[in-house]
Amino acid sequence: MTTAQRTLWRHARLATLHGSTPWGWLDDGALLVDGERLAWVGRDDDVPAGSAVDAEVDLAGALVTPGLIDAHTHLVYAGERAGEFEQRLQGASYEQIARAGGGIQRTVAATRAASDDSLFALAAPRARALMAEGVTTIEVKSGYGLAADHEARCLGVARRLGRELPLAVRTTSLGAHALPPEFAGRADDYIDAVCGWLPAQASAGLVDAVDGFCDTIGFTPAQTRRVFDAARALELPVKLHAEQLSNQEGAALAAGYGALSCDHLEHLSASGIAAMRQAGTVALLLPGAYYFLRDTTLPPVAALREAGVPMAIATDHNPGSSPTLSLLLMLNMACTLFRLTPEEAFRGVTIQAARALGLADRGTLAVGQRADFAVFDAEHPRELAYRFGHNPCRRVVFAGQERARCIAPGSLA
Ligand code: DI6
Ligand code: FE
Repeated sequence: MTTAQRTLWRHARLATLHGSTPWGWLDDGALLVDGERLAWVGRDDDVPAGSAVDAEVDLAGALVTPGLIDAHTHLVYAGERAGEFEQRLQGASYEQIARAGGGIQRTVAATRAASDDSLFALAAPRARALMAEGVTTIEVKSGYGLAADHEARCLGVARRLGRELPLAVRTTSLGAHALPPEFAGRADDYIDAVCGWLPAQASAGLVDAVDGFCDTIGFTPAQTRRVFDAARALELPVKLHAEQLSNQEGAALAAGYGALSCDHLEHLSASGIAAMRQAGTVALLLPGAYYFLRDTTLPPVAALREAGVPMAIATDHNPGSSPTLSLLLMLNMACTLFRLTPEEAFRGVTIQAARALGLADRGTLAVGQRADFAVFDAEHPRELAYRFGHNPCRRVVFAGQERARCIAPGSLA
């Protein structure tokens, strides 16, 4: 562990993602960390002479990138749904399983039955698996409690991950994820309840943003609007699971509320793209869910690119539609399935992911940014999108401190 206050990291192949050059690339770069921040970034030859440092590390040409950011996860839940995977392989659809009382409801039942400690014990290794690939910030949604106390418990477990692991955690309240059984046939009453929980969640410091699932098996645009009005009254930013299974014009609705991101977007319309562009909303694409649900409708990547809508990439880790814990694999899938360039995909898990969380202090390597970075056994960051099922992350610095090397199996230097 490097514990020095001022550390100079030298001789890195540096993908800063800062400035206007491809990858913000520096062939032989250096980073000066002062406390939790980057005090200097540049060519190794230009390291200011006489910089007082407490320690110096020679990276011998290893690749250094900003710490990765997984901006969309449902990490806190109990139980798994491998049986539904088998059912889907035999022809049942995700919607059919959900309508028959499986799907999200199955996970809600298991989550409600689990104690806070067991939810934490289940979520922490998932977070560690992400961390082992160089992830330094994650977003965690509620949405498997679907009752005031259970939603608050899940958000509390997410906060605890951020306290007990060397990882930054942003929480999102997703009460409007699915209709719980006790509200069957009373979706509007349930939305009233969800809106009613938000002030207490906010005043307990449990929530950084508010999300919903606007779809035929989720909630209507009118119901989504009510959740967003409640969020707005609390000055909480919003985001939305939009146009995943059908086009509800949810993206345009969310953009009208200045949404940080609209997520999934396989069925996004031209008017949705225009509204997102105008609002500066990030398109958060989730290739793991597309792949695992064997979807055939691609998100309109070329049109998003053309419109200049920023694109982010995340795991969407959840037990039903995307049980992956590899953000690096998502880079590969974003390229092979969605046709992003490796650089677009990589910006999608760094600078654009930060933007999707409303964070401006991370996602690039530049003076004043948080000293969150990852060291990879690779020559160029395009290799991170090229290989799959392989973890070349060797070291991670979080808030200026190097994490213990063997934080998870597979992350040994
Ligand atoms: N869309 C998704 O892909 C996840 N939630 C959502 O609204 C799936 C959640 C699950 O199946 O448990
Ligand atoms: Fe999701």
